Amino acid sequence: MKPVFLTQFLIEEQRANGGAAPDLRLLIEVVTRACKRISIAIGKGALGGVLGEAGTGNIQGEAQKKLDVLSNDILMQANEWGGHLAALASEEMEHPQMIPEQYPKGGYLLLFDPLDGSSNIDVNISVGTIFSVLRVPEDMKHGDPEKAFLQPGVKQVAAGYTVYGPSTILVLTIGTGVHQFTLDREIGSFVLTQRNLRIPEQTQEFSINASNAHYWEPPVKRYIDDCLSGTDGPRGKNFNMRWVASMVADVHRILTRGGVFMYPLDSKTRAQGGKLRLMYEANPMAFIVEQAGGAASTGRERILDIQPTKLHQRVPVVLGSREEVETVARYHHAEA
Ligand code: P6P
Repeated sequence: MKPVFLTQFLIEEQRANGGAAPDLRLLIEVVTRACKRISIAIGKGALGGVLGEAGTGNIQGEAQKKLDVLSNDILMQANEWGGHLAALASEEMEHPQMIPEQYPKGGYLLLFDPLDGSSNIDVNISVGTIFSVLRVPEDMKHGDPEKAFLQPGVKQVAAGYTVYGPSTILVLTIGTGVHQFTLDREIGSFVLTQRNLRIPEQTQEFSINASNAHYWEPPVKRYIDDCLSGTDGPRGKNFNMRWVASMVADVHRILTRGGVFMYPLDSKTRAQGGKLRLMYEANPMAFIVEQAGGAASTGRERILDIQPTKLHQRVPVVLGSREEVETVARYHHAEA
């Protein structure tokens, strides 16, 4: 069968249901081309001289890996000249960056986590890039770009991730379902390998960092204990557990075979509002998961409805198989 490359897919989506407008198509092509470069850099491993610490820290107070900085630079440089963006925001940068004066500005805002899970890089475990696209709001004051980014997740026009694993896979939504593309390294193009991914409604697999059990809130403790009680317990079925500590890898597994991913509020992260970042981790993943028939909540409210107050704000995350996410929410409401 003739391969369908990303560009052809986007053009056909545009024809079929008013999908990607030309500038959005250009944005997605530029971002995914940057992800190909990141994939090549990661694939070189120790041979590329890009492993280990950069010797710098980011706004999150985290030590940066060399590949964190390289991935961020690749995405910044790729997106500055095209005329499709007004500004960019990154997990690695404290403030949004306006497109440089010498380039035309476009109608979109791009947010990204350039290399999520980078603590796994040096032990050769899958990592990924997560991105989210918003429209420039009418009242964008060029003097204060940060406010322009503070839009709820329901305003996203596109979201995606690239997981750098045994194969490099791009998962993308422009609001018309979730589609998967696999990087053909011989020709250097993303090829459509699955249309309309759907997350199974039910699951027997949860994904959580169980070493935090001591810090969990009561509803989470009860939910996990009930899963671990298996067929003898209130759930009446046995559960399996997976935790990669790369959100992109865990979410990709859930998109592929179902499951529930949890990074709940706990006593360690309560002061910051949670562990994961809303604007460039939780929101894009929530958009993708809902487009694939799943659900994404904080345990108490729908993630996509949250009105952001800060660019780097953090939220609790429970996402994946719809019925399981709803079950976790019931445990929270029972102890509201
Ligand atoms: P922990 C990676 O740093 C990340 O932001 C997500 O990709 C991942 O799900 C989570 O943090 C892992 O956190 O506490 O298990 O190391």
